[in-house]
Amino acid sequence: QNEKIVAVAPMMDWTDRHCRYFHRLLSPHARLYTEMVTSAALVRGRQLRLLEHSQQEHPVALQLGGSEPEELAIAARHGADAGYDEINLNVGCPSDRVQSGRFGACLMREPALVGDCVRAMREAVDVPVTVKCRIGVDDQDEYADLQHFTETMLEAGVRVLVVHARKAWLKGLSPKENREIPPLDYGRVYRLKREFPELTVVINGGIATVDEVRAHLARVDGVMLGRAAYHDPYLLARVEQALYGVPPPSREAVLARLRPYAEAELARGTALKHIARHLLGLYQGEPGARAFRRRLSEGAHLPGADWALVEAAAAPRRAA
Ligand code: FMN
Repeated sequence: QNEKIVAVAPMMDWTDRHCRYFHRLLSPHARLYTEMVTSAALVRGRQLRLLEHSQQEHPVALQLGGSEPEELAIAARHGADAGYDEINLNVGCPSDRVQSGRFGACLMREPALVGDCVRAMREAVDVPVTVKCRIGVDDQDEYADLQHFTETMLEAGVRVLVVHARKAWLKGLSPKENREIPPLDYGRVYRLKREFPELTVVINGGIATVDEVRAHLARVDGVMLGRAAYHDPYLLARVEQALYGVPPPSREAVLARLRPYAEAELARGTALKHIARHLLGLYQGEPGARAFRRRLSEGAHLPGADWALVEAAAAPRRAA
């Protein structure tokens, strides 16, 4: 099972570099994804600091949003130059802001344009260019739409497709509702793998347990975990153990390994709250999980909060 892929999903405002560093400590093998970065921010805005990451994060993929092939090619090049192991194009995000710029899920209606984007990006970089999409948008109810999209991606040279197994309804639903209301249809993703065996298919959406991970991996090549990994990060250690036999570190050991990173960040002027907020779910399901969460979230906002707070929140947890 070792060639199977486990990934942590790109999540805006969540999977920043602090979060990815923390997830890496829990999961040596998982492929980590950045938050979406728009090609316009990198190319027109020249905000190259958005590409900052730590060497510990590898393998790590940069997710780009955009729909202009030349701009995406330059952005992809920036990403590859910065050291990212993969460049992923977002064709699945339904937010309004994203639609107005004509990127994200609405591009599922324009496979030819997405193909042009991917081709331009592939010409610009040596690392793999992958695509993350939905099973459809709005009235695309036929498997044939997804099939046509996939054929177009294969022709453009895509070898890895991440599929969020629900449609995006672009009218009337908020982005959050679009991650909850359109029903999951794993069958469509399995079918895609059966009909395109040469394509590496990574399934995403609603996967929350080790057993579910195993069940999906019996039918597709990889799983991508989003909210479950964020809210219950220790799930990543359990998955790591189940798939790769890596003994899970204790939660305290994970915090001890995070400490030097956090202290170096604090010394650079990063506020503790920016790191601590990703740790709140570490004790999910354990005694004292709520006390840990509360102590950490309240204390991290106080001026001068340092790493001692995290250790104090973890230590008396059982007594709480
Ligand atoms: N998907 C993207 O492709 N790019 C994003 O930037 C992105 N931001 C997200 C932000 C948040 C807070 C959440 C919850 C999801 C986001 N997503 C984004 C969608 C996730 O990558 C994933 O497809 C979705 O949450 C379904 O997986 P899950 O059920 O395991 O969470």
